[in-house]
Amino acid sequence: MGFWAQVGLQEATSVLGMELVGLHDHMMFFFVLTFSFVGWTLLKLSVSKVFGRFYLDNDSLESVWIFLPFIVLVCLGLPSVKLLYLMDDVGLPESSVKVIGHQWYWTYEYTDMRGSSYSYDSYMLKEEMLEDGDYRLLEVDNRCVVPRMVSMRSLVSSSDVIHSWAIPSAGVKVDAVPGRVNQVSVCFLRSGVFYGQCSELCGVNHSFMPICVECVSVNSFSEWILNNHDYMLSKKLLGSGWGVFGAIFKVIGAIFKGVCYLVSLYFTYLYYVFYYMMVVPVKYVVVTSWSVLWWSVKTSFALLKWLWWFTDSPFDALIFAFWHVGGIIFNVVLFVLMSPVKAVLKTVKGIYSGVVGLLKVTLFLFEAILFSMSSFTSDSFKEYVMSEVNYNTKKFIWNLCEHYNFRR
Ligand SMILES: [Cu+2]
Repeated sequence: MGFWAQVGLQEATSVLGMELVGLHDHMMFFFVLTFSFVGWTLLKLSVSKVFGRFYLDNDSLESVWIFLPFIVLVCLGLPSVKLLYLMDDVGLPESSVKVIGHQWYWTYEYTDMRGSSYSYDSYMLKEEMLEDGDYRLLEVDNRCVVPRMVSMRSLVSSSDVIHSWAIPSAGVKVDAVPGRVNQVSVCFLRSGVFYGQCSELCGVNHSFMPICVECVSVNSFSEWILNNHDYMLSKKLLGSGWGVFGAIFKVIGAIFKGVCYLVSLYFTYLYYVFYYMMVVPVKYVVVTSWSVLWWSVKTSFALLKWLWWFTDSPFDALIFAFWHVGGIIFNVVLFVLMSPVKAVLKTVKGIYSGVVGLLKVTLFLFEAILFSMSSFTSDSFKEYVMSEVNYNTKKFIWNLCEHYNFRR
């Protein structure tokens, strides 16, 4: 979170947050460089009478002040575009949390385990409810819980007006738009409690719907989520005042549903049998025989016409027949002669596409170099993050598997 009289951004708590801080520092470098240079030049120009005597109609200087800003802009734009892309990419998340904005509180929902849905509301704590060390206007009654160093996904939506779910230290800010689900990747580097506030004006209590995310270890997270889901599942089966009868009705309903599904499968099977055994063969035979018949009629008619012509003027008809048959023979010969030429052409084309492919690979390598150049975190840090995320992901999946095997 931000502190009083803080200079710069908040301390980053996610990989993207670190990259954003890096981008900010990178931009500030160019900012300070440019402003000090321009300021110094302006000052010197206004003070000294001889400083700018070569500046007018100086072609080489003009080239410099066209190309230098261009290079600076590329240096600023490339990493920015890369980060923009990375922030939109969610990758392969292990688990999802649905975030729904309301006037004026947030709802968090965890639904990806065994069809049970565990959701709760998160309201801001009033001032008189705060304990020592709590932050005013930032503390909530139920926090959004996420695991540390596991790729999570937040699906953000709204039920009334546009809100915005934001955690500045993690570089997260997503609009919660009614009727639309936005997603964002959430992967915290360390355990802790992180704060944010609704960042889209949504009504009178806009300032009083803070976002509070609690990042815990993978083991704590999996235990928490599995217990909650088990609780919800047991409530779903035996709840709503029906007791054992409710459960029996549910079982009967499930059996009925299964039978319906099997019957529908059987009818689908019958439909396909009818289609492929009856409709398709008949269609094929009719279409084929019709085209054969049509071709024979056409050919016989043409032959008859030619015969009639032959009786009328045999010389012309013979010449026509000669050209016609000659044309067919010529086409065949041409095909035989041209085939090798065509093969050569194809080979040339193949070589051409090979060369183009090689060029593309070179371009890809160039891009890869640019890509590695425009990252602000070191390779060892990336390695650390990757190994931690791998380890925690395996631990998370292991915990889930163990729990559900044990239940069986
Ligand atoms: Cu708001």
